Amino acid sequence: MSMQLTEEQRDIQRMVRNYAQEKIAPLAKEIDETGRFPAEAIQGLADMGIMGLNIPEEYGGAGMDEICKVVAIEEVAKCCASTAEILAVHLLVNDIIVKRGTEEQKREFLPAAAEGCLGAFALTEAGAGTDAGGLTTKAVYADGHYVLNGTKCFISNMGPHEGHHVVVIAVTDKEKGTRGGMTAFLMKRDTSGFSLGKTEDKMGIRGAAVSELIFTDCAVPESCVLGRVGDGFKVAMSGLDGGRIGIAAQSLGVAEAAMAGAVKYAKERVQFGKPIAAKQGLQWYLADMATRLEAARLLVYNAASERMAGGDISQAAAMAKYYASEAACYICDLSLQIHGGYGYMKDYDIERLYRDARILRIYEGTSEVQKMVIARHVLQ
Ligand code: COS
Repeated sequence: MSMQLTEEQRDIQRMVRNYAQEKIAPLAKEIDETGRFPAEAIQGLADMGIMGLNIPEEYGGAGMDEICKVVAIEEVAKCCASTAEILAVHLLVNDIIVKRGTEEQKREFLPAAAEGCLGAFALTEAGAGTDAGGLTTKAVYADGHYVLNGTKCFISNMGPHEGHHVVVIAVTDKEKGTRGGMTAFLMKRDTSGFSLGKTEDKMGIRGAAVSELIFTDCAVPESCVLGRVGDGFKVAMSGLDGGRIGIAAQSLGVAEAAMAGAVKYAKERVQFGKPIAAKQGLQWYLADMATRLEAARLLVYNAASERMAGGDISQAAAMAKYYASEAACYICDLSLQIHGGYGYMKDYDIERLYRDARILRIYEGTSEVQKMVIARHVLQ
């Protein structure tokens, strides 16, 4: 099915698809094997305006809409889920700065972000994953500065060679908790007192670095506060609403690649004297995969349209992220099954896609968190 895209959205789709197929797809296998940062792919996307697609033109961006964001992430994910993850997190951070930043912060960070200087978002801690309100990284105010102490873990877009700035959520008033007790800070990577801990060795999306961030008496001026003091949990949650649409788009791209691989293989692979696509058992697999892919696509584009219309999009984003990530894993699993023993070998893309897909149901809120969000809306 083709979504009803505007001419501009179709142009972006064509441009990113061509670039991703020509330049990113050939790198995907090597990026997965080495776990290296795909610097040339990020630079290429920046050159096309994609790293700043959700940044207004006055700050050096391309000023595109939410559907363009979905289209771009989806097209990149079809070729390399790692590169799509880096892009999705970066766009989430751009979005938070655009919506919450002061004029000074926008002028300082957005033009660099549009050029590909990566942004990271630091919420998660060892003891605060699903229970995001349970974080313990502290920011204490004294003499015009906040002093941060604590450790964040699993933070995307911060690695040995990548990561330029970071949005950090910290506790500023323990008593108030999620309602007024947390504050967001925006700082550069080279801030004194901030350092990188362990960079994780992962099962999938291996080119997208995930690291521990350590804050040791890290003093930042008051001007680093992003949004209002006490609004940190809301900054994080509303940022994640948009971020979840990004991950849903990444899921869609991974699912499309797995689907295409399954169709191609089923037509080519001959057993019992015929292509295996002639077998009804496999046709039923393909029909289920195609139906879930279509349903996922509708939810993802619907969530993006709702975000453009304004209002509360928590439920639409949670539904899109939940359904599309589950569909991606289901489609990758059946695609691998259709590939049989060959699918388990590294010669076929499905082996990588299967590993890449597994995180989609976990990060930016597990499927269980999405169901909590959806159920709360249903019961409201
Ligand atoms: N947008 C704006 N504000 C939001 C919000 C959203 N999407 N979701 C919650 N809030 C606000 C609430 O409105 C509430 O403030 P008020 O009482 O003033 O209205 C406050 O935040 C606390 O909300 P709530 O009571 O719902 O918080 P909980 O501690 O129950 O947390 C969940 C809710 C579980 C949904 C949240 O912790 C969550 O999303 N966890 C997963 C985090 C995640 O995705 N981690 C991955 C990190 S990035 S890889």
